[in-house]
Order: sequence, then structure tokens, then C-alpha cells
Amino acid sequence: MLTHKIKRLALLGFISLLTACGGGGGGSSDSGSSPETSSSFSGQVIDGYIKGMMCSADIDNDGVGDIFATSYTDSQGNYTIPGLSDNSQATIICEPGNDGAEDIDRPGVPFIGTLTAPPGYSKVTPISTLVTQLIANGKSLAEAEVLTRSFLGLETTLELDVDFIANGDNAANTAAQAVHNLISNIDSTESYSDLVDALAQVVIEKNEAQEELNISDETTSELVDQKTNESSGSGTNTDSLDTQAPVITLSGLSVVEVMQGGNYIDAGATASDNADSDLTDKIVIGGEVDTNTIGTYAITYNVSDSAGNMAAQIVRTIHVIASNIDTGSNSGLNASLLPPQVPSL
Ligand SMILES: [Ca+2]
Ligand SMILES: [Ca+2]
Repeated sequence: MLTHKIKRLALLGFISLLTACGGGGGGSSDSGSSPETSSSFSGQVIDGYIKGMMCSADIDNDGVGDIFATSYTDSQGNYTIPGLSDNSQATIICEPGNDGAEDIDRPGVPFIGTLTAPPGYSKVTPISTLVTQLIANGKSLAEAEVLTRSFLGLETTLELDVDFIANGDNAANTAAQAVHNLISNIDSTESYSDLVDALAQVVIEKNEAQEELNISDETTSELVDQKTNESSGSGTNTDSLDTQAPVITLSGLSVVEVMQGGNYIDAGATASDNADSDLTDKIVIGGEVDTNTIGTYAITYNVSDSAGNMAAQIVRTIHVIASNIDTGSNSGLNASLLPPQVPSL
């Protein structure tokens, strides 16, 4: 709630800023074409430096960019997004532009993949993409960075939001390339983002199970592939998703007759479910029987399983019949058709 509000305010702030710049002409004297001088956000897309990427800021964090860069990334991966004074609330999303993208370390090889950076980062790399997905799977930024460093075998103090090409950090550079290669080499129809999402889930699960997992482990790509199969339909996802309703079984007769003024005691019902097994004590019984008043009454039985599937309702019908008529042992007979009888007193 609070972050949402802050986000809104930030957005309103930058809109008014844009308006102010547009009205006053800004400080730029040469082109005057864009008001980006005071409020724009810049960073780099790096695996090696990747040129030809279109970057955008996702301000409302719905996974879709809202403000786009004015141009594709240059040969040092630079991007500039106008109208964004900082990215403390926005995720940066970079995708290959219309003409394709290229990692300048690998000339001629198209770079395929969507890279993202979490709020607070300006460098968009395979490492920051993993951090973003760990956050998307419920981790804080700090937790996501700890998990990422551990998974990539990086030093626990290593800054992740850096230009590791310029500062010569080979460990980070190698780790970034390893993440990209891992994702790129998985033979899957899933998108790059979905694969990194699956990788993040695998990293989290292994961590929670206190099992070691390193990017260099041969099983890693297999685990990621399995994870995407799970989440894309007929895998274990259906196991955890119970769609089968419980079944109620009535105890006693479904139609009961009670003498006026007599006692009615409900015989109840039982309920069972594929996932929850016995749900008898969860049955909700509705309706009342007024044995002082002749008439027909309904008692209803309902139950839901823990997945929210409702059982078909069961109804018991109770006829309260006149007590001054002795229907004998054949309680099913229609009393009104019987001849008057001598009271049994
Ligand atoms: Ca958005
Ligand atoms: Ca069920």
C-alpha cells in the first residue's frame, strides 16, 4: 500500500517535471527536442556490452515497460530513459530492438534474451536479471543478492550493480556469461524471462532445502527445465491443485416422517474427499424442523474441501405429520386417506 502510494507520487512528480521543462524550454540549447537534461536515467546493458537493446522502465511493476529509452543501446550498452529521475521504484527491462542486438564480445552473434534490473540498479546484466526474478519470487533485494552471489560462487561482499567490463572484475563477468549461457542453452520453448524465473525458483528451493547448488553443477539446467515443465501445465502443478469436490453421504433415510409434537433427531451425514480425506466434521447443516407444526421441512448438508471445491448439496426431507392419527407401522401411508381411528389412550 505504502509503496504503491510512493510510486504514484514519484510518477506525479516526474509528470509535473516534464510539464515544467516543456513550458520553460529546459536547459538544453542545441536541440531542444527532449526534456531529458534534468530528469533522465542512464545505465548500461552488459554481458559483454550489448548494443541494439531497447530499454524501458516498468514503473508500476507489471512486467511491461512504461517509459522507453530514446534510442537503442550503443556499443557500450548505454541506455538513457527520459523522464525518470531515478529508478528506486522501477524495474528496467531491456530487449533486443527491431534490428537485433549484439554482444560486442561476440561480433556477428545475435544476442537473444530479455535482461532486467531491479529497482535501484542501473546495470542490466544476466546477474541483475536473476536478482530481479528472485525478488519477483518473494525475496528482498538483500536476500536476492545473497542467493545470487552464493549460486554464482561470487564473494559475499561483491557489488553486483557494476560495469564489470570496465572495472575488470573477471569473476562477475564470467558469472554473467555463465548465467546467459545456461539460459540460452536450455532447449525450451519458454521465454528467456520465464527460464530465469524458473532458475530463481530452483535457487530458492535449493536454498530452503539447505542443498548446495552452483551454476556450474551439471544438474542446474536440468532442474530449470523441469521447473518450467512443472509450471507450464500438466506437471506437478496439477498434483497440488485439487479440483475434485468432496462427496457427502447421508446417514439414515432421505425422507423421514415425524409425529407432530415428537422429537426429531437428525442422523447426520459423512463427507470424504480425494485430498482432505474425511471432511465429516466440516459439514454445514442447514434448516430446522418444527415438530410442533405439521409440514414438510428440508435439512441441507454442504461441505467444501480445503481447495474450495463444494460438494453437491444433499437434502433430507422431513414430514411432520399429525399425531392424532395412528398410521400404524406403515408410516408411509397418506394419513388423510385413512379412516378416523380411536385414540390410543
Ligand atoms: Ca509497467
Ligand atoms: Ca478435493
